[in-house]
Amino acid sequence: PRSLKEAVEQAIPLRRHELKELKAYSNMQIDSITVGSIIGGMRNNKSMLWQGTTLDPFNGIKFQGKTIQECQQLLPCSPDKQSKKTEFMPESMLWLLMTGEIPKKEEAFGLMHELSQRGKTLPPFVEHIIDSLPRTMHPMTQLAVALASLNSSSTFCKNYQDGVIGKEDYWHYIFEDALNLIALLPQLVGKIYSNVTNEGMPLGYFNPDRDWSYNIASLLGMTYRDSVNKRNLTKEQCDDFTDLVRLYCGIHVDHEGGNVSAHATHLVGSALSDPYLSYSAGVMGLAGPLHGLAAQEVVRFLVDMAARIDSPDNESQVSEYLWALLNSGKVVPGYGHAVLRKPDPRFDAMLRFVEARPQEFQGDRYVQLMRNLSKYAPKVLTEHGKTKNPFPNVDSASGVLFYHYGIHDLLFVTVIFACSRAIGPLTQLVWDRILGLPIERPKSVDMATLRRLVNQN
Ligand code: CMX
Repeated sequence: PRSLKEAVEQAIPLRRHELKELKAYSNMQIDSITVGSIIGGMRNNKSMLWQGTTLDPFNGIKFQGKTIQECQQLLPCSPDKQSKKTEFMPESMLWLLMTGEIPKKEEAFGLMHELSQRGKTLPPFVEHIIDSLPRTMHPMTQLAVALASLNSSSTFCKNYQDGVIGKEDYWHYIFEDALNLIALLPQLVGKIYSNVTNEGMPLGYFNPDRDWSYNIASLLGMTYRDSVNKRNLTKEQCDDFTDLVRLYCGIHVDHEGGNVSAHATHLVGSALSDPYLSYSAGVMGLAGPLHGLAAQEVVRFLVDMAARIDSPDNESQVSEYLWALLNSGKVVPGYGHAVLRKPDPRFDAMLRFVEARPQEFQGDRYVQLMRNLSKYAPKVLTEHGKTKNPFPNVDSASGVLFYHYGIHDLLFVTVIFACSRAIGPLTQLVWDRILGLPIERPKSVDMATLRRLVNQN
């Protein structure tokens, strides 16, 4: 079977040709910029090239033109899931985003083995750096520090400094770094988690014969065979947790290019900072409460609300809680979106995971509350009248499902998000260099200029 790199190489001539054709239209206007966009977070500006995913306000995310459900039907699952086809492997999604093609089963398995070989051991200096950080430091900060420190092992950085590579070939080294970074995430996350929650004692083992998500689950201590399994989960629960990681990491990879983590990675990478530095910047952006940290905030908010209401079915108490939150000037975490105007299809995918396991989740009042909230909160937010989208976003469901299986360190949910989000922006970074995209440098204007432009019109 082809390796991922061989498949990317096959895809390059067509894409480079398409870009060359587009360059002929460089002066054609396709969009206009409003004052509202300049002072309003650049909403709707079409100003970035992004290949892997597109986002429609009403239909949500598509991965190389495929919906979540199509991906669930088409993308290969891990080798241990062949009899019971469930969640696809994020490795298969990585292949789809990088090449635009659905991988053959053997190609996806090949990539799985390649990643586990690349990610078997964490460089000792990185372990050392993580060990030297205060255990109370937010795990997202620890992850960003660890990723940035890996810059000293960047093959791109080394070869660029040695001056031995031409622009056309940058991508080979960016590809190497990107794959190594993605491959090391299970070990990085496991190390940080065991430091934060288990006094540095490993909670599980890295199994080079298993897939990337299995190893994330394992190093979080949640697999039946390779982990400490402190929570005494049954084998079925452990397998379900691994499937949850596969599903979660498979669908959080990317959300077109304008979101903070993707855009930050792309922007920093445009200065030819290597993938470790670039994605470290992406992780810093993901750590903001209006972006990925909302996943953590949702769990805190559900746990707090559940303690103050009689039952998850009590709509009037839930609404009262929401109004108190809104009246104190806070946002309802897990609701609203800068682009989407319908419930997030990724939220629906997480709900389908719950619905396929009724016995497992029926007694969990936080999960019940999460489901009920998706009916109650849109009414309150609509009446409140501010948000353009009163529906649940992806962060609404994810954290509480991890919480269900025993990830009770709430600060950690966003770190699992960061594992997944590496895949989309790093894929784009490889393509940025294949296509030779330049350093990003939009023009800023001051108020006086803006006022002058307004008066001229
Ligand atoms: N609760 C309360 N108010 C909200 C709201 C919510 N969930 N969502 C939006 N609003 C408010 C905004 O704060 C804004 O108020 P001001 O005019 O006072 O500034 C107003 O409604 C209009 O905002 P909008 O155009 O609908 O939304 P934005 O594009 O500005 O912001 C987002 C989008 C996601 C930051 C916002 O909806 C939000 O803060 N949601 C809660 C946090 C969250 O769940 N973030 C995760 C998003 C998904 C992800 O990136 O991971």
